[in-house]
Amino acid sequence: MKLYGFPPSPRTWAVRAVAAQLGVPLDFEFVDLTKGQQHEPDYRAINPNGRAPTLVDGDFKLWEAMAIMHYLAGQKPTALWPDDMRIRADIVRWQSWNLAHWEKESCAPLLFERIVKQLVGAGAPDEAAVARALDNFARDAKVLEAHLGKQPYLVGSSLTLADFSVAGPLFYAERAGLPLADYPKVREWFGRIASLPCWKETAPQIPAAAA
Ligand SMILES: N[C@@H](CCC(=O)N[C@@H](CS)C(=O)NCC(=O)O)C(=O)O
Repeated sequence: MKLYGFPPSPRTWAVRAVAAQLGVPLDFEFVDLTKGQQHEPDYRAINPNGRAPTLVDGDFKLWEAMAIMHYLAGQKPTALWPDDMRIRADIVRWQSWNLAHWEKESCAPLLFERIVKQLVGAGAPDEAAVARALDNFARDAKVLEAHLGKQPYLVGSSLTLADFSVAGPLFYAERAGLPLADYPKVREWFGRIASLPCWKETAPQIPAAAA
């Protein structure tokens, strides 16, 4: 299987970390988003959205990080994606929350305004967008904090794909100024997730301009 992606992107990183945790080998193909390679015709042929990551397994082409994680986890029995409808629904619940709210409305705008813009030379952060994202962050982090006050992982009592998805953007918490100070349970949980060797094994080399 081949994964096309941009290593510093939280979605590419989380997918690669899942594969490493599962022990599923992936050939990796670098798509340089800073050079617009996602818009080249060859790449658009496997992902018409011009976004990363994309998985290719023979004649099967799959885009969307969450779907890719499910496909990888389906390669062998794993507690990350147990064969139980309620647990799977709960995992998808958190991954959907991540896609619609946590990553999209809270974390990604802060990563974009404070890291990506600098990396691609797109000017200063838009402070109105930053303020909106900070409001969203407070809204969503409260939900996460309350939930993680009751259990050690997002779903049940062990690590699942939900933790990989929701933790992804937090690897940039310091650089993007994600305000985690008031959320000790979130920090504790993230520390547990981040200490898994699979993240280190798949960690990107951050371009100096983004540091
Ligand atoms: N919903 C998609 C989002 C993919 C996405 O937006 N990827 C970003 C990198 S994190 C990208 O490729 N951006 C390049 C662009 O929009 O031109 C997923 O979860 O895979």
